[in-house]
Formats: sequence, C-alpha cells, structure tokens
Amino acid sequence: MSGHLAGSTVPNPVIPGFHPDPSICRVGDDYYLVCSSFEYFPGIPVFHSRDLVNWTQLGNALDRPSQLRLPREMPSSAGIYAPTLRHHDGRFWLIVTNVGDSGNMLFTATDPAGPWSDPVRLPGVPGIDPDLAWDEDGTCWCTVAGISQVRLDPYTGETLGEPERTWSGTGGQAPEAPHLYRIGEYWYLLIAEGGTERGHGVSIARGRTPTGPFESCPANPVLTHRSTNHPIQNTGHADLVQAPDGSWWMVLLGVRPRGGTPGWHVIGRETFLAPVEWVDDWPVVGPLTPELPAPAWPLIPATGLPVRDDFDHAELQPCWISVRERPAQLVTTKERSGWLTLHAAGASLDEPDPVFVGRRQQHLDCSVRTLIDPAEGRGGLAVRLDERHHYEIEAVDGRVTVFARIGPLRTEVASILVPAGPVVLGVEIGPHPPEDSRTAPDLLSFGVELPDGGFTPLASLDGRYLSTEVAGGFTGRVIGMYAAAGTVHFDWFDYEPTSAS
Ligand code: 6LW
Repeated sequence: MSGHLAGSTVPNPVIPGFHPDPSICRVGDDYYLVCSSFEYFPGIPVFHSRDLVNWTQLGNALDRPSQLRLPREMPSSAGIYAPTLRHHDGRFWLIVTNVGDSGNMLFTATDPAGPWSDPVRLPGVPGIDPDLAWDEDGTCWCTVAGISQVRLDPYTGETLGEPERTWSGTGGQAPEAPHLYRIGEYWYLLIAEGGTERGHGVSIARGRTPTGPFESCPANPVLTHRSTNHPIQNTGHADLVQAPDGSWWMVLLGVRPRGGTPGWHVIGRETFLAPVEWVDDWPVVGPLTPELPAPAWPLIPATGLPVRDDFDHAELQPCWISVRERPAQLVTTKERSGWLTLHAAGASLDEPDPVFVGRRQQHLDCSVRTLIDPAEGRGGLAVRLDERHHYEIEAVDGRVTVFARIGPLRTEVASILVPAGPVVLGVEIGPHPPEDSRTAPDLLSFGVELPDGGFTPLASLDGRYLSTEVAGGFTGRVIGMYAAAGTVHFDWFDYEPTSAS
C-alpha cells in the first residue's frame, strides 16, 4: 500500500482515500487496522503494518454473503459503520454495525487476514459504533454511541443487564465512536463529538472502573481542527495504540478539502496518525500534520499496489470493491483468461446495485486507464460517489461517450466515434486551473487513448459535484469498471498517482 522510508517526516494520511473510522490493535510487533465500508462489498478492509506508517491491505473481513448483506433498499452510506478491532484471549474480535440490515454483529478470527467467522448477532446492543473491552475479571464491556455501555457475553452475543448511560462528552453534538481502555491506573473513555463534519473532535474522560464515574479531561477536546484553516479537517473518530517501545499513538479520521475555505473533500475520510504524550495521566495529541515527524524506529516498506492490475489472478486483489454484492456469475476473471469480465444485470450506475468493480481514489491527483473490449455489450470507466453522483466514460463498439450524473440531473457531455474493437478509456484527475482553484477542488478529464496518439480528452468536469460536501454521505470516490448492457471485458486497469499526495 505504501513504501515510505525513514526520514525526518513521513506523509500523513497513512492510509489515504476512503478509509474512515480506523480501529487499531497491536499483537507483538504487528499492528492491524480496520475501517468502515458502508455499501461496498467485500466489507471492512483489514490492514497490517510493522511501523504504523506503511500499511498493506491483507484482505476484507466480510467477504461472503453469510457475513454481509447489503440489500438494494438500503441507502448508500448505510451498511457497515465503524468497526472495533481487538485482540483478546488468543483471537481477534471485530464488532460492527450493519446499519439498515442486521444491526450489531461480532466476528472472530485467529488470523486477521481471514477467514473471519460468520456473525454472532447482538440484538441487545443499543447503538452504533460498538466497542469491546475486557476488565481484569474477564467481564466484556460493550460501549456504543450515545454514550452507553452494557455487559456482553461475546461468545453468545447475549447482553447481561440493562444498558447504562455513561459519560457523553462535553456537550458537542453526536457523542459517538467510543473506545474504552485500561491504561495505567485508570480506565479511559475516548469518544468523538461535534459530528463527523468540520466540527469533529476527540474528547476523553477517565475513571477508576470501566463503568466510571468518569472525569472529563480539562483539556477537552484533546484534538480538533474545527474553526481553523488547517489542511486536515473533520478530525475525529480516533483509537489509541501503544508501540513496543512504550510510545503511544492515535489513529483517527480526517479529510483534505481543496478549493478554498471551507472547500470540498472528494476522496472521503482518510486514516491519519498522530503521536500521543501522557501528561498528568491525560493524553496530549499531536502534531497532526500532512508531514508527520517520523517515528523513532526503522520504517519497513509495505507491499505497494502495482500501477497495473492485469487480472491474471483467479481472485481479485483485496483493493477491488463492488456495490452491495459481487455475484460470481456477473463478475469473473475465469471467463476470458487474463481479463475481468462483467455481465450487466439490468441496473445502471444510477441505481443502487450496478455491476461495478472499483478501487478507492487514494490520491488527490491521479491518472487512470483501462482497456475495454465492448464487442458484446456496453460499459466503461466510472468515478462514483454514489448512485446520484458519478461521472463516466462509456464504450460501445466504435463509439465512446462521457456522461455526468449530478443529483437529479443526468446528461451526455461528449461523444466521439473510435475505431471498432478494444479501446483504452481514461481519466486524469488533477488541480483545477488556477483561476478556479479557489472554487473547485479538482478537475476530472475523461478521454481515450487511441493507438496513433496519446490521451485525447473529451470532457473536463468540475470535481466539486463528486464531493461529500455536495453529495452528503460517509464514503469517498471509488473509480472502476462497470457493465451497462450485455458483456464487457477489461484486459487491465492502471491507477497511478500524479502528485505526492
Ligand atoms: C460513524 C461515526 C462517525 O458511525 O461517522 O465519524 C459514522 N464518525 O462514528 C459513519 O462513519
């Protein structure tokens, strides 16, 4: 995923793109981290690192329908919210909410790369953002947004006793994202408050027992960038981890708006890292900057994603996600060797369940190409925020067309004839020209690469309409291949960052 080497600083976010609500745990020298995935399948990306800076995606925890149902009636940005990952009693525990379907669920694994168990349902757990913590006598506490707490038998999913309200922050809206820890003499309750937009922040309280009473930190919020022009905004939804050398670290979500103030953020809520010092048994967080002071240990480059996926493996790499489901009969690398084949199933990108395989846009500026054979159908390359906000370039044999869908409006933007046969479709995503750069986050230029020339742009579209500030929701852009009619085959897909961030 990333290959940053030792230096005085390393880039933050440490896991760029739509990777919100990070939850982390360490086992020996290995760190593991999970994120929310909403309407995408497979769900809950699982990452591994040995240095907190370089992360490799091991897989997706929820990768089969018996674990994850995302029905088409469920709105986008519902689905999988805010997992907590912990290691206890020789196994990994993952607790999460499927909003709009099965509610709270618990999964276990001995290897975080999978397989993960089928779900244990938690009907008595009373809210989203569930957390797990065990006290010295083995009692398991489940804490949820609100903030309330209930004892849980994590093996059966049964709640023991009634949920009790506990500390709910300093008065900000939406107290959520609780994590409960025993650190030294105290139990700490870390939460987010202020909402996941510009008002977001992290607050903490401590008590002598896991149920409190909790005393609010005098310095709350211990982290927020609200009402600032800081390049990292919406900072909140955090988790804490201790490194083997005794130092403490926070992972949290933040966004990188562009296009003036308050700006637009387009690639979702990303995972950032910040150092933590303890002063008087309270955490002091920061600096949280786009260039993070490098940790004191050697950095270990992670296995990066190659620019090109040639679709030469029987299984798709874990970075590839689909919308709501990925039926093997519609999405396969087995039909034409070395190609990804998509069969349309009637739903277009304007609907909740298109036949689509994409990867998160992870860099503010990037270049994407794919070679499509549209001889038996119609399909293309899309940049998707949700079913009401997407741009795409679509091929039928001999013609390529660019479409834009913005809220209730859908329009054809440009169309050209091309030679019959396979064609390279592309999109260049980069800064808006200077005269507009204070009113728009970026520009998306869709075009074709013909055999006798370079990239020929057909249409350049303003990126703000594919931003969270316009579309709402909790996700970020996903760029990928889709089938609109019949069958289309993709030989390869290239994704290349075109600037450092
Ligand atoms: C999540 C909540 C939040 O459940 O947004 O930023 C919600 N934090 O804790 C969806 O990610």
